[in-house]
Amino acid sequence: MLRLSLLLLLLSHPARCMLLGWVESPGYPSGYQPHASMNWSRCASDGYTLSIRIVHLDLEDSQDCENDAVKIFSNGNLISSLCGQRDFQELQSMVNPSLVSYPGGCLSLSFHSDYSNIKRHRGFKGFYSVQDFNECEEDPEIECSQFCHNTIGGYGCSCRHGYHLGTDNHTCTVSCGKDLSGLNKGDISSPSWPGLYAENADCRDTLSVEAHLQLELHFTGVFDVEQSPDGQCIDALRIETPSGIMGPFCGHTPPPSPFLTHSHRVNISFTSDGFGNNKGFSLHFRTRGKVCQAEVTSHSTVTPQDPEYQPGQTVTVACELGYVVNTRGLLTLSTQYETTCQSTGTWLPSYPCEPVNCGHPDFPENGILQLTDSENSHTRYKGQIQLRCSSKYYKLEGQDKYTCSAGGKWESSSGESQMPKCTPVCGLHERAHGSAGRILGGQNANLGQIPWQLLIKKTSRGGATLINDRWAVTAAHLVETLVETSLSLYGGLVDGSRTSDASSGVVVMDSERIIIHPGYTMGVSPQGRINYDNDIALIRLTSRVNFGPNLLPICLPEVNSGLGENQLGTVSGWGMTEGKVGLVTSRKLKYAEIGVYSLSECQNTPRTPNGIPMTFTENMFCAGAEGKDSCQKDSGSPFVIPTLSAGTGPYHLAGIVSWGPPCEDRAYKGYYTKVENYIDWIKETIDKVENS
Ligand SMILES: *[C@@H]1O[C@H](CO)[C@@H](O)[C@H](O)[C@H]1NC(C)=O
Ligand SMILES: *[C@@H]1O[C@H](CO)[C@@H](O)[C@H](O)[C@H]1NC(C)=O
Ligand SMILES: *[C@@H]1O[C@H](CO)[C@@H](O)[C@H](O)[C@H]1NC(C)=O
Ligand SMILES: [Ca+2]
Ligand SMILES: [Ca+2]
Ligand SMILES: [Ca+2]
Repeated sequence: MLRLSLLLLLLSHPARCMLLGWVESPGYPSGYQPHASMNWSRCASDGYTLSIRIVHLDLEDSQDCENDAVKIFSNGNLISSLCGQRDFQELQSMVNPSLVSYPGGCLSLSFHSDYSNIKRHRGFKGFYSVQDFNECEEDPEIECSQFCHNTIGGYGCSCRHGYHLGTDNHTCTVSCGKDLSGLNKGDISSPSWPGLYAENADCRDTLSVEAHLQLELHFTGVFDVEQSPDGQCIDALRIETPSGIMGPFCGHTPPPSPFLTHSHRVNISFTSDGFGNNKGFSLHFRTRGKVCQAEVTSHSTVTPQDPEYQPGQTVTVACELGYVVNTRGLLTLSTQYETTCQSTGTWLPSYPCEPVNCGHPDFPENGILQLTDSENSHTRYKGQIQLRCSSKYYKLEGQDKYTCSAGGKWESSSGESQMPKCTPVCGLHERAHGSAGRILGGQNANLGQIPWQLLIKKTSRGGATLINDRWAVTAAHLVETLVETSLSLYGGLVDGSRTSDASSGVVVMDSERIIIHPGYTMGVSPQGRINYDNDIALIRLTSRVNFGPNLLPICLPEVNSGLGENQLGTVSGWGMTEGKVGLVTSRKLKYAEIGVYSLSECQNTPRTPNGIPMTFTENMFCAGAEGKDSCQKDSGSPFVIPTLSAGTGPYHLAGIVSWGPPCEDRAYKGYYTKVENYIDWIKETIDKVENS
């Protein structure tokens, strides 16, 4: 039984405490059963705490209260676990003081008993109550800067005379700061000057004068604004103008006097924290005319150079190297302009200097010359680009790295602004040459072995040679009747019967233009022709060809490379070859290694059926070998020789199959157009067409 006096004793602060109810174990006070259990939970409102006081405890005792126990939790965390018997004094001193919730928090209690009791136990009984939380005394986080007042369910802060509570309801601040707009002179000081300044001050004095004037500050007397030992401002003076905040200033050294603000609107801001004993500052303000400052815009210099400029003064602004004047959003090419100091202390006009922009580099849109990495490159001053050719069948001629120069041009490290060129890699084949064979009774070429050889089927069968990605060269007599029309050429093949088989990889090229050498005599019938001088023609293709292992250009020889007697070369073509029954056109591309004959051998020309000797000129040479020769229908095909005497290096086009005695005569001597005599004509003709 609990006596009333005891209850009163427990409720030690009746005014702050409200008894809410009792909590006890099932069956109390007669005793609890095995397997008994109960749960209980209550919460306090904000500003209050909830507490439980156990007044009687009689549970089976066990190690760590494993068997029967009452457990108390605060916001879900175990704060006490009880069993056995405790007397009232012990409960009051050791147990109850800790059974308190957080302000606004919850307490929960759970009781359980195990399967047996050796003797009867009565259980527990307690009561719970709520009480005001004394924030001022018990909550270290409450910071009233001056006075704290506890109230039932809350608290409040208050301030000494001369201070008022700030907007955070905790900090006491002083009233300070004045609107001094319109005054051309006056004094400003920290609050309570010349006494120690108040804590938690937040003062802002506002100055504003006519627009052509600027405010000038003179610091007078001591300057003492609290500073930490490491130089940080604890309390701070700041000078605010529309173009920025100057400061914070603190310590014992005032800002330089006179302090020119260059502004007709200035706020003097002063803040202090809650501690320290410092005197503060005092200043006198007055006005003077505005001047302009030396910096007109960034990335530029001003001439003449002065610390400041009077209204009316005109200067020249010159942009830094690599920067140009931006006039109203337009990048100009000029790097300087004149500007005048206005009475408002500003420069007019005031244009920014911005980096020059070289733009996208200027090179042909044919896709062969490419930017290596356009994502990481920018086109402004000092930006870099790298160029490359689209495939290994081209080589870059010129520099590959360019930088955006101060003049707005892309320049290489050696100062060139000409973009590089991609020129076809010529005269190399990826597949090895086989052993020498015959074209008349000759050896079959493998695909890719003679990748510059082209086939013409109409109107007469013959050959041509690819010399770059847009041009081929052939014999004039083969195409003289086609100048006004167009013809098809086939490349990338060895089997001449499969030109219409798309899957075989054959490349079909159409002529756009056929240019016969002007020295070639046109219009003579093949039967009557005795002179094949200048038997050479250029063919421009309708589009650029895509090089591949089976289609590559031949090199041109040097001018007067000096083709000489006994020089060995390779002639190729789809012309006549020995079949089972005499001569037939060859289905497969054939080639043979033959040698150049002596001049006297060549001058001994064959005769026409009418007995007239054919004409030999210095624009021809003749070549062959015992049992090997070019033949009819090989016309226009190449005779190539390795550039280096060791038989290596890229091949160049030494001759074009032109004419010869009938193959049936077995003379084994063919006449060729001497290409080295036409290098200038070829280059000039191509240049003229490409650049027109
Ligand atoms: C009390 O809570 C515990 C755990 O949440 C539960 O196992 C037990 O059955 C509850 N007892 C009562 C009487 O609700
Ligand atoms: C300060 O107190 C007022 C009135 O008591 C209240 O309206 C305001 O929200 C409080 N401010 C803060 C920051 O707690
Ligand atoms: C000065 O302070 C006022 C507010 O007190 C503000 O509106 C004004 O923009 C400030 N002026 C400057 C120059 O910082
Ligand atoms: Ca038990
Ligand atoms: Ca309170
Ligand atoms: Ca201070």
